[in-house]
Amino acid sequence: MNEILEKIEKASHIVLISHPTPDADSIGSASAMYSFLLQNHKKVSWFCKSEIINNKFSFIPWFENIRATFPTSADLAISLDCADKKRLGVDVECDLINIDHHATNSNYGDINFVKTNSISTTEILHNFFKENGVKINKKMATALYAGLLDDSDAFLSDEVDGTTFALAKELIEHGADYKLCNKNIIKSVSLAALRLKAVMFKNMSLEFDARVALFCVSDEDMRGTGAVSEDCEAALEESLNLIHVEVALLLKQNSDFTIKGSFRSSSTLDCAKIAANFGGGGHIRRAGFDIESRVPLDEIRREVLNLIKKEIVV
Ligand SMILES: [Mn+2]
Repeated sequence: MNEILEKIEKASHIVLISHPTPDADSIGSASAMYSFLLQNHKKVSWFCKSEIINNKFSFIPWFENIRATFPTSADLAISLDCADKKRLGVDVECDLINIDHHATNSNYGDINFVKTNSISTTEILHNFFKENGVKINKKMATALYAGLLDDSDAFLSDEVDGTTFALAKELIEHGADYKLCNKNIIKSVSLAALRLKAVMFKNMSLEFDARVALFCVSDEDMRGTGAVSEDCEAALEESLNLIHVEVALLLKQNSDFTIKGSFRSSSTLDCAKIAANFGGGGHIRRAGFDIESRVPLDEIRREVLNLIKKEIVV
């Protein structure tokens, strides 16, 4: 018998762990495991250190059972999508099974079921269920699909291949509600985010023959709309859909008047190289930096545009 199934079999109270500020993968994989454990008549708890969890995931089965207090009576813990011990948000004293797909996973569990070539933790779990003859019901399929959809960037990330679509096909055949997942994870947006988007696009400037979209967001814009930082990034990414725009740049003033810079690029312009000039970093297509002193936005704006001017291929 599989050693994970053996551990589960012997345990009487199992606690599932999703990482703080969980995404659809951490929640979806824990949810599918939750269903499986219930089928096996286990007492199940679900722990996540975050007091507030994004409500857009509330359609995922058993979401309402997530708790921010760790049950002391649990004799087995299973962490899902947590790359290291810190991501658990708790010191686990009982046996721990670590199920994850992050390349940086530190194998902190008593059993480590880590598959770094999987696109999502829900993919690992799906294969685990399949190999062990576990029937995947509709609830499980929807939860697993949610993780797949989110971690694959709606099937658009570089890691997506035929296997990803084959998995989606299987999950849909098992009854995954792909429309519900898409509506809640991809499409849903808060009113605050929409209002911020309106402000951002109204104030956007286009530079260098409209190849660069530049956004400056003040603290007042943030407070006026009630939006959060994450909402700025969504608008920033959307600007790359504009015809001619290759590079998108956001300069956001924080409430303490420090500045956060974010870059996105769909061309060969190296975002990380420009961010490095301000002590930041990242990847070619996605990078950022933080300016800790109270510098006027305009000053940084001028500096960044000068750097881009030198880098942009004419
Ligand atoms: Mn994941």
